[in-house]
Amino acid sequence: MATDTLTGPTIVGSATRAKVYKNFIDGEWVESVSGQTFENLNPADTRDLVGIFQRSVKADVDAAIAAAKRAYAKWRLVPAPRRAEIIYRAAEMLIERKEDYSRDMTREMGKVLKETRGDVQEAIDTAYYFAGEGRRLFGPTTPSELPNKFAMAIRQPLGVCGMIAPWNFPMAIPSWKLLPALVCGNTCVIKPAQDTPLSTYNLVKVLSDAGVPKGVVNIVSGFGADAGAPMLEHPDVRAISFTGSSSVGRTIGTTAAQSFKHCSLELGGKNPMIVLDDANLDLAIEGGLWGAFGTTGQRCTATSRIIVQKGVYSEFIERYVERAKQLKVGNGLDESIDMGPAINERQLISDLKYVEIGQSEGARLKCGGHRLDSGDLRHGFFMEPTVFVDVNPKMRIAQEEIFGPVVSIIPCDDLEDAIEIANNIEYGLSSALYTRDVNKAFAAMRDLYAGITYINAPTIGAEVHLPFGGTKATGNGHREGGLGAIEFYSEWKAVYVDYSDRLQKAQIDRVD
Ligand code: UN1
Repeated sequence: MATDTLTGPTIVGSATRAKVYKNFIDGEWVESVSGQTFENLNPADTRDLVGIFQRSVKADVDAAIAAAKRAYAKWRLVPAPRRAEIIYRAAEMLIERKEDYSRDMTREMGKVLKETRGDVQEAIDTAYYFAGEGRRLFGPTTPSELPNKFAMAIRQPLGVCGMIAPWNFPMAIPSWKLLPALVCGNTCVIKPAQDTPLSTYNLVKVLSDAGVPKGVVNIVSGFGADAGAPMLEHPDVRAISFTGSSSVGRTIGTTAAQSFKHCSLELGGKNPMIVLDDANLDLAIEGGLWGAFGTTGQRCTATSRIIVQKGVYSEFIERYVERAKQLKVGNGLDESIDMGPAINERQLISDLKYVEIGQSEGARLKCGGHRLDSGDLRHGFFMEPTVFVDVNPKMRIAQEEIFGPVVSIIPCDDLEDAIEIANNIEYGLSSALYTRDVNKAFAAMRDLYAGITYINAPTIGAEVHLPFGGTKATGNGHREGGLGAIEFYSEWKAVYVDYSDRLQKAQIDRVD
């Protein structure tokens, strides 16, 4: 592990030695004033205690916000290209530490190593992208309507930004939030997910090692009500960025609105993948497996509905289920494993509950549906890849976000019918279409009402320089990634310079 300097004393448990990780406030690693901690357990094997983290309370969050506010006075004046150089250095350090951080992440989050390497890589890509933005942050200059007058719009930072991160991409998603915020000149307080604080710590450690000045980035671990909620009401926090469920997002959005904070919400999904009769079926089957069971289905972008045209429906199901049964479930540190555990017991219970719901609704359980608890698996939260077929699009399993390895296969008549089913849902994050017909592909790109559409690829796999986010209950209109992030973490100021040496009244002193 490459995290020694951020730890406190080693404590000795009954079976495991675990490190104690502290909050990072004003450039110092400090304990919570609560004096309380919580355990970060490996969901693949709960005998493995990954670390002990601070159970922070409002006073810790307030201290972090105060530090961020003090640091903002100087950080906003550091030239953006200089701020960006620090982020560039962070990218290079992440490359050096990639393997250690990927292993840390698999231990705390459960997803397989090749995916956690991808998660760290996504933070690296994000760092390079926003490091480049340091020399752009473009704003328009435009002619004034009056003579001898100059007009332009410049981007200003917002101030202190509060961030609440999810557990499924515990380094990539914090990087989407922290790095554009920093390059724009903001200072940050981030609360990592309580299930996966270590990976977010590792990212903050890298930023500190790369030269981010004290107080500019602060991390406060803990639970939402104690360590997240205080940011929402604090008058010195100007922006809130949250990734998580739509129900929590609704509360966050309405609370943040009271003090007119900017608020970016990335919420749930129930992402459809359409397979038409003319699709390359081999490709669609591989894509559907990766989309549904990658990250154990724990992505907002997971493929959770596969809508298959009648001509290939039976063949698709037969071959898809055959392959799903072969997926190897286990501890993600073993390179031969395809799918890791659910993040925690509550999530596993919820996933299994949806299996019952699907059966009681009359969907046909074609494979999976059970907890896996033989041998060492009994120490983790494993379940079989689960496929329901002949699902009616109105059923709860086809409407509600499950966030587990449970996929619903739904028959459809044609593209029009498929799009109707795809769109008839509360969410609108990702979507996919498998076809060889370019006309149908373009119609779907236009008509699928979602923030992301893939053609001949599954619903997961977004790249960091494109807008990420969705429609309807998936969010509130903002986008992460690419320029959308710069839009969110800066605010426009219009600047007029009148060099006529006389009073010129806009809209009034015009020459007709
Ligand atoms: C998420 O789905 O929660 O597009 C984030 C992807 C990843 C990010 C996913 N790059 O699948």
